[in-house]
Amino acid sequence: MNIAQKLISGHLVHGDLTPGGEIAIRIDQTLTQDSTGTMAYLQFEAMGIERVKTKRSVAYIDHNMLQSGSENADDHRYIQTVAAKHGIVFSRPGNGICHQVHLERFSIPGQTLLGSDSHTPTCGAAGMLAIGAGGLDVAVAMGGGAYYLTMPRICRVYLTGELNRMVSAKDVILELLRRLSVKGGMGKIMEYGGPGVKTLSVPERATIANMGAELGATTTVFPSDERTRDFFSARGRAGQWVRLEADPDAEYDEEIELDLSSLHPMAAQPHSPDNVVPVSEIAGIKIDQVCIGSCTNSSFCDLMRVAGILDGKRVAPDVSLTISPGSRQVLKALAKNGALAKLVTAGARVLECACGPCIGMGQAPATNAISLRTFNRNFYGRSGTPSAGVYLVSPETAAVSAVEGYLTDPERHGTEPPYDVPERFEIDDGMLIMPPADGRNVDVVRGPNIKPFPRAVPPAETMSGEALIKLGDNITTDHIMPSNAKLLPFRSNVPYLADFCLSPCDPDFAARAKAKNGGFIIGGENYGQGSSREHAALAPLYLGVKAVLAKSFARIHRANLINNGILPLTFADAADYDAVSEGDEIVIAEAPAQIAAAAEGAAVTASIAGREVELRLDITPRQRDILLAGGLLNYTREHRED
Ligand code: MIC
Ligand code: SF4
Repeated sequence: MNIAQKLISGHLVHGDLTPGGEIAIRIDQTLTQDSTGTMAYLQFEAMGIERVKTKRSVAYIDHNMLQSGSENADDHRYIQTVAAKHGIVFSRPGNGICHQVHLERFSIPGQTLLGSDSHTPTCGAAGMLAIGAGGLDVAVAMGGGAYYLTMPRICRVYLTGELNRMVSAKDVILELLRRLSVKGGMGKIMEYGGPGVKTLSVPERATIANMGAELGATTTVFPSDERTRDFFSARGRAGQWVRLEADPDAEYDEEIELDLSSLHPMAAQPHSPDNVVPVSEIAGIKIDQVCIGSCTNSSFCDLMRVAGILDGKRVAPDVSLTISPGSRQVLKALAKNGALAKLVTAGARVLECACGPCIGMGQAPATNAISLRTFNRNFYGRSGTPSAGVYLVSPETAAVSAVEGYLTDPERHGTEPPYDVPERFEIDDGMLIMPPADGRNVDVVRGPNIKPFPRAVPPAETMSGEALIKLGDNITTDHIMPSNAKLLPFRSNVPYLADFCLSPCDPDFAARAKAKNGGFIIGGENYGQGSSREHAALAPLYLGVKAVLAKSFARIHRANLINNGILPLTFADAADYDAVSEGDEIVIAEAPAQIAAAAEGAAVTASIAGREVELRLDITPRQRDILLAGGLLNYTREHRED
């Protein structure tokens, strides 16, 4: 078996390993972060389960860190108290970004992890099966329920050679995005193998696993080998390391080869992570901002390389350089070995250990500015400045360019100074609060910003309404439910957020949806790519959206729609997408019966502007029951999976 098959078969509770079929797996660990966590815990509470049933569940605070009003602090207090009540570890604000901290402190090779964040696959770097999902799926997993997904195809990425100096793991994944696009990993697990793997450390593997999410992959897995063992023992966790490798005769559904020594620095140009070209082709662009950090590139090794490049130099006068360390462990190690002083001396603006500018929590660039970021997403508007052009690059490219003031190819600019990795990092879990053995007496504190979340209802006999908006391909969840410093504080207030639904595409969308009493959304390919945020389903639900008709859907968003009782319909014939216009009247007659028949493979017939159109609703019997029950929450209450 390959690694993915070993991980899945070790946790399988339903289905078999044939790609395309429905499987269910047992979840050992869960993680939430604060911008999705508030909703996930409200939903968990609505299920009425006293204590989590996982081996380990952790609630991180890392996204909603700017406290310019009481909302974020109120939500943090809610999460801290609800975590204590239900047996969940609480990672305090300041402890670091969920994926970095989870990898350092909680990852265990061979276990499964479900997280309410699309970059949860980061822990695949340590041989976990780590999957991102909507908050409701994570809430069900905390309650002991299995996680259902489509058995992915397993794609081996066979690595040979070794990275050249000034070329880094970020360039590996950017090259794969260039080759495969943001849709290239859909329905797949990317499993890395070959002799090149051993040349990559766990933090380097984490960068690659993290951005597998941008390929649209279900997850990414790496073997757990000697390099993994070193990572664990340097963090005082040698006892938790186990070996996990593919059998020598393992088979794969697909294979890609990549010679690491052939790679050069790459950059993803605005506004998509797959708009990738070699840095050398576009070098010389004048830059205004450089942001180093995020769950993709904020490890000790990343920041040591940056410190080595910046040592004795100064950030260019027109450039603002920010650095966000991934965790307190990283920041302390940099402080102890003097690298932090080098960064500060060079003129870096050192931010707290959190997502920060990656999710538009501050550091919005100037009008029309060019920003180089070591992050994973450069979707339109995500930086907080719609007119800004964001390029995704490696820490090396970012650091060299920050000094030069222009996008600069680091390979043509010297070589990075070597650095030592501590044999043993200082272990300090003081910012992790363990839950009491019995949480029954804990009072959960709810702030005034927590508003009731919209609940789905069973489908009406006839679904009817207008096509409220017609969108193109690759619409992201940042389009559907934008996130920035002004909106993130309202993640527990869907009625407020809903007014901004799809605003980057059409500022009048929400008002129109309200005036028309809801209706339908028309999308192109890969609708809902990007984040796991359930709010991209909850806001449309609040606005009365009954179904999304698209050419294809991204995995997590599709599941979020079903979980919230919204039909994810696809056009059987692409010409029908071309024919539909905004304002067309759409009617789906006998909706419950058509949903039931869809689970048996029948098409769904709709009338669009008087024409009869065939749509597909590829659902399993379980998804049929969820839709007919009016969403996963109702379904779970009816079928408690203890
Ligand atoms: C992101 O990177 O888009 C986020 C913010 O981490 C999201 C989660 C969210 O929207 O809260 C994700 O990746 O799932
Ligand atoms: Fe945070 Fe950015 Fe990572 Fe999302 S992608 S978890 S916002 S650092």
